[in-house]
Formats: sequence, C-alpha cells, structure tokens
Amino acid sequence: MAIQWFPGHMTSARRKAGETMEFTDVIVEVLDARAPEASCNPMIRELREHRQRPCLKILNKIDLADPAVTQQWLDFYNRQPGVKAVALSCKSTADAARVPKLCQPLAPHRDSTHKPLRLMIMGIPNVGKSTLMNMLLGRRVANVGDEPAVTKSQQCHKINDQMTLTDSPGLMWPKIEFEEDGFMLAAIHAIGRNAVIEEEIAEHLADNLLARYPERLSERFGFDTKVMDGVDVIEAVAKRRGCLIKGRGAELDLEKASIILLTEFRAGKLGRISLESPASREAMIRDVLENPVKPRVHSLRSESGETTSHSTKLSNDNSKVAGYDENE
Ligand SMILES: Nc1nc2c(ncn2[C@@H]2O[C@H](COP(=O)(O)OP(=O)(O)OP(=O)(O)O)[C@@H](O)[C@H]2O)c(=O)[nH]1
Ligand SMILES: [Mg+2]
Repeated sequence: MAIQWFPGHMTSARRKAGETMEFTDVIVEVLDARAPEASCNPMIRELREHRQRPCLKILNKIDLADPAVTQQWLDFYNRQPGVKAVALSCKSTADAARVPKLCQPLAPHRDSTHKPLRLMIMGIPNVGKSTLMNMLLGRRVANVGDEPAVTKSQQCHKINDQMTLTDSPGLMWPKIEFEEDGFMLAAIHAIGRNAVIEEEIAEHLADNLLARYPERLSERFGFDTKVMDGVDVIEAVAKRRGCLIKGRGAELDLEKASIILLTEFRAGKLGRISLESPASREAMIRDVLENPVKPRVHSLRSESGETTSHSTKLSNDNSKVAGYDENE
C-alpha cells in the first residue's frame, strides 16, 4: 500500500510559500541526510525553479547518517546548477552558524549593506527547519519536536541588519511517485502517524537494513541475519526483547517490536545509517521503470506460521490509510 500524506494545512502552506518566495533571495532547503532524495520535495523544486531562486541544500542530521554516503550525496547535489549543498547538524551551534556565510555568495546581486538578504527555510516535515531557525537567532522562537507538522505557519525574523530568515511549515506533496520513498519518509518520521502502519514501515526498514547494514542489526539485537527477510527481523526483535501479547501465551507482539526497531533507528542506536545512496536510488528507479506493476505483498506471519496479508488489513482500516486528514 503506497503511502500518501498531504494534510489540509499544507495546501495553504504551499500557496503561502509561493507568495513569500517572490520576496526571497535564497531558499535554504533542509533535507534529511539519511534519505536526501526521498526527502527532496519536488513541489519545492518547482516553486524555486519557477522563481529562479538559488538554493542552499542542507543535508541535516549528519550525526545520524553514514558519512561516506553523505559525501556521495554532496557531490551529487553540488553538480546541480544554482545549488550549493552542505551537510551539517542543525543542533550544533557551530554548524548552524555557517549557514549565513554559505548563503551570501548565492545571491551576489543583493548588496546586503543596503538591503538585507532574505532567506526562507523550506523542506518536508520534521527535518529540522525550526531547529535551524532557533539556532540562527540564538533563542527559541519556534516550537520544535520529533513529530511531523509541528510548525503550521510561517514566521519571519531579522538575524541582523544584513539578513532576514523565514521559517515555514513542513511541506509534503500530493503524490509520492515511488513507493519506496514513502517508506523511507515514514522511517525517518516525516509522515504523520495516521497515514502509516508501524509494522509495515518497520518491515521495509528491516529489508533496507538487511540489504545495506545487516551487521548493525546483528550488533544491536544479537541475532544472525543471514537467512532473514524483513518479517523475520521483526519477529527476532520481538523474541529478543520479550515482546508478547498479554494474555495470548507465547504470541509475539509484532507491533511493539516494530516500534522498537523504528524508535532505535530514529535515535541512531543502530549507528549512522543512510537509507539510500545515489547508486541505490538509481537502481531503485531503474527497477520501478522496468517493472511498472510489481505489486509487493507485505505479510506478517503469526507465531503459528499463518500468514496475514498486510494489504488486506490496510484496506480495511480507513482511518489508517486515508492520509488526507483535513484536521491534522
Ligand atoms: N539527531 C538530530 N536531530 C535533529 C537535528 N536537527 C533537528 N533535529 C531534531 O529533529 C526533530 C524535528 O526538528 P524540527 O526543527 O521541529 O523540525 P521541522 O523541520 O521544523 O519540523 P516541522 O515543523 O514539523 O515541519 C526535533 O526532535 C529536533 O531536535 C540534527 O541535526 N540531528
Ligand atoms: Mg518546524
């Protein structure tokens, strides 16, 4: 089941972003370094290309991403016209302090001794935009939190006489083209809980980790991953951590195990991990184009070995799959 999440407030946020962009000199686009292209909103690129605005791409949360892969992404983005890419952690004062100096050369026409350079921070939810805003201002002007869609409206502040900064709400886009991107976005916690099923996200994350960092799973949870698939990993986590459904004997609580895997991945407990690299992304896109209708049935086995189709479970639970919650 493909993940889509475009809550109501994002329609107005998108319109407002388009309006503000007219009066912006440089777009500071914050991406998640663990999944830079999956977290790169095509709608933001369209808006910025329409207005021909230069862009500083910040691959944020480098403390959680694989350094070698982050370097590959920097090389990838720094080849794009009108783009400068850096990798940093917005939680670090020293890293955040580099941002104004990196933006200035991107708008050489703007003489900031007379007119302040106007920056707008954009990006998908929960990537660290408001954290950056607060760091640059040296005080807490915006709420931050490890939940997507904390910021619901724009706010502009003066950093100094030479620079202003606008923070904006996290923006998703109406249709995520590649199914795998939806799962990566959910794994990094950019998608609201109402639009996802934790077990399914964890299963995809486990598949990704098995393919890219199997040793991290073994180190963290102490099992041998050699003949495992994603579902096996969730079951093994449940066994290792003693996740049992109350009153149901030895039946494993796979939901609880899924949440453990997701939480520990998000907190960096499995080490620094990148969910995609330029090469893996190219291969993923090639695969989708060559096999356009390749239905992927997600199944979580019960202890008895009986298999339940996850897509059936999903389609019967409208509250979980709607993803278009106007009130969110
Ligand atoms: N590990 C790590 N966490 C970070 C970093 N930057 C931000 N965070 C955390 O990421 C979470 C989201 O940060 P926010 O600044 O609220 O993100 P946002 O992009 O403004 O999110 P929305 O307002 O929901 O769009 C918070 O828990 C931050 O503490 C970083 O460099 N490393
Ligand atoms: Mg915010």
